[in-house]
Amino acid sequence: MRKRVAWFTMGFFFVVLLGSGVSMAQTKPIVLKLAETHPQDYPITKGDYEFARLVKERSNGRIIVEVYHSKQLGEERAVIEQVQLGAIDMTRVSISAVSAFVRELDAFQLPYLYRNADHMWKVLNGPIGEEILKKHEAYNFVGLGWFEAGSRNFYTKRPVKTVSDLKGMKIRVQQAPLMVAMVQALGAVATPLPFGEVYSALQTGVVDGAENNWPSYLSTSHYEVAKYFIVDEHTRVPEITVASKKVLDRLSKEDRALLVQAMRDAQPYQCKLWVEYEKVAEKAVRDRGCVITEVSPAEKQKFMDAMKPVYDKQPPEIMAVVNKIRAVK
Ligand code: GTR
Repeated sequence: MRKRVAWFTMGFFFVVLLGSGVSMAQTKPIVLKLAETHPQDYPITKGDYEFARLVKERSNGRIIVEVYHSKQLGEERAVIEQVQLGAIDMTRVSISAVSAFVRELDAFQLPYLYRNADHMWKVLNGPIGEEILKKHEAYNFVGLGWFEAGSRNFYTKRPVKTVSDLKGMKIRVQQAPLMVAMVQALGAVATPLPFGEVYSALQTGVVDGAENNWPSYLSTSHYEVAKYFIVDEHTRVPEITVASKKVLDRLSKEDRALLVQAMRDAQPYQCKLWVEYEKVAEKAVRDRGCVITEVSPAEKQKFMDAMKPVYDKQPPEIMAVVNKIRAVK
């Protein structure tokens, strides 16, 4: 009799367990889709994979970040809208692209803002960077953290040696009001276009030039259709990974913290790959016959002076952050 009761009890619990689907083996992982514009082997995409690896490892496989590289989920602007709505879980993008939604980011991408990469990293990894990441929540995003993207430079179909050579040229910019204003300040015609359309726009003459860092100049093959590159280093625009607040609100506080920490811990790895690859990319485009113009300190000053109207147009809230950034030693 006793035996029968024991079997019955065990059987009962087994059925309850099956019915509730709580057996560990049966718990489905949380899958988060991350949209990435760059190809699979690009140093930024490798940073995404490192983030995904850390998330998987630290959650014991409970959370899986799937990286959709090479624009599989669309161009940056469209993807960001989807993230805001909760249709895509997260994306790694340039802060320029997000600045069309989170205008406070302008304070972090103004021309000639940072003295060098170290200065930028002190800002981003310090309280000022922390504060702007938090501000993303007001726009239905969660700012997870930053990646390195070096400095941006102009490249054109016709030779450009000085700032005045850019006058009247049609220059592709990212789809961000600040980038339009920056190129206009140089007397050029700003043409905002998605990243994936730039090659054909250069080829067909829709634009005369564009601007980006060494790795993107190489990976997109823009150098084939715009071989004059001027090292004016007008901006340092960091990359950001933003998640959908709607999606992350469904996770526990601990899991959200795990994502943020994994992103932070992927950063040094991505930065290291970036610094190495910048050199590789620069050499590759030089070897392929691009005409590279280095800028003298005096000419660089002219670029800086030309950008002054961009600063003059900034609202006081942005300038308050800019002044804080400048004060970081
Ligand atoms: C790259 C950046 C991309 C994209 C691109 C562009 O440097 O990594 O995310 O924003 O620039 O110019 O559109």
